[in-house]
Amino acid sequence: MSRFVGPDSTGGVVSPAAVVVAFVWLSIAHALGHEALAFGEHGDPNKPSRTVHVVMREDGSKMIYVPDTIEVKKGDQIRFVVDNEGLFNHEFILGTTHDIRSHAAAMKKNPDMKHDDGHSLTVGMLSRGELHWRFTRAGRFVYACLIPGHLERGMKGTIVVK
Ligand SMILES: [Cu+2]
Repeated sequence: MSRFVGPDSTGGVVSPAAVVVAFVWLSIAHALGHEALAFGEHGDPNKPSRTVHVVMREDGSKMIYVPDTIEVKKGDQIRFVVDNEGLFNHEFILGTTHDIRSHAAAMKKNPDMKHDDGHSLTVGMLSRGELHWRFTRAGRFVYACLIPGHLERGMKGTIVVK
């Protein structure tokens, strides 16, 4: 492992405390990175992946994903490139139907909830986000925007893993 150089490093000797902090942080990041969820696991940006583009935007009174169905082969790592072409913030949250429902209920109580768990993106207007995900199980999963009101206006898509 290379020497830890943090933002407060002077380029010289790194304090033992900084090394411990870095080590603990890396261990946590590592553990999270390998957490297996029902719909797969965190992807590794250094490994080959298939790129899937998803556009999020408003469409009259609706809010949509294009496409709203994505087919994936079991074991594939997908690099999702998500463009928000709308004028509101939108999210791209991967999960099971159950996850999305319970998450939507939590969001209604706490609308400012931010997601940074490796399978969710919040993308501002006219911006792009990216995430890597490996689908390890066959089944039907979903992606949705859980900003209150958006799911109801149509922001939900289906991922079919074969
Ligand atoms: Cu949205």
